[in-house]
Amino acid sequence: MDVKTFEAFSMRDALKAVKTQFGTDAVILNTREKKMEGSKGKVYEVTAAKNSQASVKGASRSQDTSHLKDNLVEMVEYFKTIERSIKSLSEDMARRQDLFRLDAGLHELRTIVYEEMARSKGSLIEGMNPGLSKIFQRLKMMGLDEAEMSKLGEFLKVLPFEKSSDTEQLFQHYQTQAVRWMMKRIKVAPPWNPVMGERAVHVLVGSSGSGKTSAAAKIAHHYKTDHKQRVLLVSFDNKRIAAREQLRVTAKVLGMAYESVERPRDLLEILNKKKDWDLVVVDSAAECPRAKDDLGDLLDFRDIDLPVSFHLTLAMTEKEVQMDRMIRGFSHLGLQSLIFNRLDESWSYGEIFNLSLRWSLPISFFGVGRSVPEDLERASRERVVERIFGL
Ligand SMILES: Nc1nc2c(ncn2[C@@H]2O[C@H](COP(=O)(O)OP(=O)(O)OP(=O)(O)O)[C@@H](O)[C@H]2O)c(=O)[nH]1
Ligand SMILES: [Mg+2]
Repeated sequence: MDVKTFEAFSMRDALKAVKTQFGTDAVILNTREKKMEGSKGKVYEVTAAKNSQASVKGASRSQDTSHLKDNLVEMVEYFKTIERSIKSLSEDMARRQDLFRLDAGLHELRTIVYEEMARSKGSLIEGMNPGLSKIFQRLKMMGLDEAEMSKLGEFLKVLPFEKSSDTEQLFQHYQTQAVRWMMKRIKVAPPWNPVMGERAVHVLVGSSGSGKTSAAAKIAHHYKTDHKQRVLLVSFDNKRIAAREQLRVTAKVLGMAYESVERPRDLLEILNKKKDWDLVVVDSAAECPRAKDDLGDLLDFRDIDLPVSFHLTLAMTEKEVQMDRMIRGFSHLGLQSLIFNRLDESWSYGEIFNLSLRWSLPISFFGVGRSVPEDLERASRERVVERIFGL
């Protein structure tokens, strides 16, 4: 094993020297700081060993990150030693200078470790041609699932090789293919219009503040004005104070017909009396179902003699895992589609693709702002892809 001690005026430079000479696979054996002879300054010493097991820079290296983990474990141990030193020094005012120095060293090391971690995360795309790696970096930033990215990688790998050294040209070439691949996989829900002479009831469900009421009003208005449907807007929110009032006033402002119901079967009575509705859009109370029983009255919609569909509203400002749990909880109802709200407040859109594919649920609408009824978009493959690729 090739072992060597590197010296520098900062720990960062010493580690850089190790990296330059022994590569990122080097194993750190020891670190210390010592006084410079004949001066007040200090030098930092790092003893490192070259990792002879490490493979040459390239494809196989990108698969094996165990060497990195070893280094990171050692770094973490080193942090602990420094933290212990800081603790013992903190009560001794006379040694404050030492404390500051140690603190700065610790900060520097943390930065290096985080940089290294970020680099190792990107190791999947290491060794790819620059055009392709640019695509994957973008998709990663957009929150696209790792599993989906490897499927895309498999697809792009079998394409005829594009001979070009121009990164931008390669990027454009692979982007076109990636967009095609994605477009084929995105599922968009059919329009909600009922078949001629029939009726359809669409119930919006979701967690607290996910945008059910806003989306219900926007969608009802969309079908009334753009599709000339006879739309009835219904409130089935008996939980939140003034929830019904909120929708009643919104309906009035939008010139929409409005009713409120206490139980799902009340809706059947209303529709039996008033025959002149084609499309009924129902706003419901917030739920956070962990099990089927938590869905309460919503399940009763399935027992009434009407063609009822359930659509789940999700706020894009939530974490993907949270949205995933919501889909799981509401899936006992038999969901027809997903409605993604707050796209205007989100920075990544890969979650739309991930969740729709994972649960095999089509997307019906996007909420793109607070304004009712304007800030609504009917979901389309093009819009999803445009957002993910920033086209
Ligand atoms: N920026 C933005 N805000 C939205 C969007 N959709 C809804 N909101 C806002 O989010 C908040 C909650 O929206 P609601 O429609 O009341 O949500 P809800 O799911 O009905 O809420 P609860 O009935 O209390 O569970 C309101 O302030 C809306 O204006 C959207 O697409 N973009
Ligand atoms: Mg509401």
